[in-house]
Amino acid sequence: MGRTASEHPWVIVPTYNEASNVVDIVYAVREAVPSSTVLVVDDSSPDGTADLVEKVGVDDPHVRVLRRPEKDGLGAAYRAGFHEALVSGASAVVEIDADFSHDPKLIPELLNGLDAGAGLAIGSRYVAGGSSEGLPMPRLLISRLGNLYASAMLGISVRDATAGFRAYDSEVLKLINLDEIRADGYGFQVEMAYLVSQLGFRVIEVPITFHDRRSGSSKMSSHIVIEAMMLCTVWGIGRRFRWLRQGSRQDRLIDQLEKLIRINR
Ligand SMILES: Nc1nc2c(ncn2[C@@H]2O[C@H](COP(=O)(O)OP(=O)(O)OP(=O)(O)O)[C@@H](O)[C@H]2O)c(=O)[nH]1
Ligand SMILES: [Mg+2]
Repeated sequence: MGRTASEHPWVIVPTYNEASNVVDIVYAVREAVPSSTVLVVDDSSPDGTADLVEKVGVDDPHVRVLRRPEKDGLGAAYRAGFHEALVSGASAVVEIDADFSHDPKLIPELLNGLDAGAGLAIGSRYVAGGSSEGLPMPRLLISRLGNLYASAMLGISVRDATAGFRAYDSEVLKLINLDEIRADGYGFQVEMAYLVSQLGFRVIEVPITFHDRRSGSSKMSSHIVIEAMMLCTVWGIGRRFRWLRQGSRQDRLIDQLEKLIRINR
């Protein structure tokens, strides 16, 4: 890929009520990757997260905020952030949570992975050298089992496909039609990893230590876990039975199942 991915990365930070973390994470990212632009994608957090970022942006033009009108899920926030980064000429696009679960100092390692030829570099808890700290056992179990299920259904050899700390080469991201992405939370991460590997690009995993959120409250819900499982199941069946992939059968089935999940949210 002609240029180096690490030349001018954009780091996307999705936020919903992260006032207690957002300024610190933005500074930490800018310090760890001086060539970066940080884009906070905020869904009109009532706690004023976006205003705090805007203040930082007055002194540092490489800090921006994208305000969205309402809470619309992680997937939609990332899609909007990716779009903005790509039209602005980003060489790579990085995802990181606002809550210090991911260490910004490791972003350069992800970018090195892209420079070495990967299309996607994932900060992974489940490869040798990676770990998860402070997470209660039930959550860890859901995460591990969910990842095993996803890789078995989709036939991808990614150990931590749900991870939200990762870097994409822009040239690869441009090949993906972001409007067609179906999933919202963890499923969004799995779907993106699946698409990158289906396009034939290398997905690598860099070991990281994941920390439970530093402060603020969780937005995780059972809905996003169920959605991710449902999508992996349908795609997994679709991989094995061509009948499901014909016409728009697979999408219609997902639409129906989404409705069911929403009703029970
Ligand atoms: N823009 C936007 N950001 C969101 C939304 N939901 C979550 N986020 C952000 O996405 C990141 C990950 O969400 P978290 O709540 O930390 O989810 P998690 O890491 O699975 O769970 P905890 O660490 O336990 O909170 C955080 O930076 C959130 O603020 C949303 O609907 N819109
Ligand atoms: Mg978190």
